[in-house]
Amino acid sequence: MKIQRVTLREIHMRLVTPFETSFGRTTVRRILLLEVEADGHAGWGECVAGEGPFYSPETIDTAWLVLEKYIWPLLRGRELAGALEVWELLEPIRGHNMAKGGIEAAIWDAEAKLKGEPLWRMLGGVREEIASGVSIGIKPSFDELLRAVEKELSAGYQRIKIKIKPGHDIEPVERLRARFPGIKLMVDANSAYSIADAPHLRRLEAFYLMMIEQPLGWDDLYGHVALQRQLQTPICLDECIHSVEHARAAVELGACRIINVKLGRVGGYTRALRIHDLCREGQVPVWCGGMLESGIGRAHNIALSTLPGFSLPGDVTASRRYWQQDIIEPEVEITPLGTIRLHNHPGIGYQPRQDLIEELAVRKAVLT
Ligand code: OSB
Ligand code: MG
Repeated sequence: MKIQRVTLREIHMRLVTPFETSFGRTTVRRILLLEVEADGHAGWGECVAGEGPFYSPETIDTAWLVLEKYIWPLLRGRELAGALEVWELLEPIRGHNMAKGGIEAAIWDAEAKLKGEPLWRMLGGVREEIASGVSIGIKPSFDELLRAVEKELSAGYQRIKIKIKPGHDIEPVERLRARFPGIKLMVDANSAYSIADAPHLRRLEAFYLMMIEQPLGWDDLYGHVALQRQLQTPICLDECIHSVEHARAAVELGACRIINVKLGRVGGYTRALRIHDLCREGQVPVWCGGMLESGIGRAHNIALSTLPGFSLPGDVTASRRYWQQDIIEPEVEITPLGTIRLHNHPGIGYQPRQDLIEELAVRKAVLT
């Protein structure tokens, strides 16, 4: 297959509810969409980089620049046997995983469409329904948090993750646990603590959490090794895992017992598949994280979540939790049992709403 053209679009989408983490608050998402044209078929991807460099070093603006100036020149005019070759072609560029992952995902979608096959089957997916959990941002009061949790549980979601930071941690967890003794509950700190907080974090052990996600520095494997030694509760790494090598180091050193896989953070499907395989061999469960994606990125997360090692509910949820109006058709929906059913259409299985996308676009570049 040959990529004839790539279209970059920046669209702005207002979240139904602002989302707050330990690193900041998001109200409007600036989303970079990628549309590739390969042998007459359109493939769609989403670059999940944030508005600022606060979750990871990349931003939508660095991704746009790197895509135009460095990534596209490596792919332009290439005859590809398939999307599996993209990662190696992009190897000379260090980092910029979200920029790479966005275009790589679009090429996977295009390849699946060329073959007339659902992407999730092409990847080796094994389930027609994935388990869904929610990530709930930091709320101004416990009452608001409680209302959010009640709403998600009644919608059917299978596990609740709440964001924590110093000053917003032990108390909300303790009160939620008292109110819901039986739910699958976990926390995500987005790197808000240091190893000196180990005694404080140990207080969370009383609430039998499924896991504590990314408590320490975004690139601090060593700190997590030290912390995991002091905790019974599994640590799950998110920010720290941006390559197969980091995943291997984390597992072998004991920095975590669970890994959150995000397509963007690891640079696309080829890397995500390798991390998945490595974790499976090491019997480390993985689950699919989210980055407040539009329907395009969401559809890719759903496809990834069908792989056999994705044995825990992911942060992949219904469109309406984030958007008044999503940019795909149909929108992503949740079943009363807290699952998302896969479609059997070719590619990502959801149709981008071209008119709406053009309407939301504030910047566009066509690369040929
Ligand atoms: O740490 O998983 C995270 C959102 C933006 C950046 C980082 C994270 C998140 C989420 C939300 O937790 C997941 C989602 O619902 O998309
Ligand atoms: Mg996280």
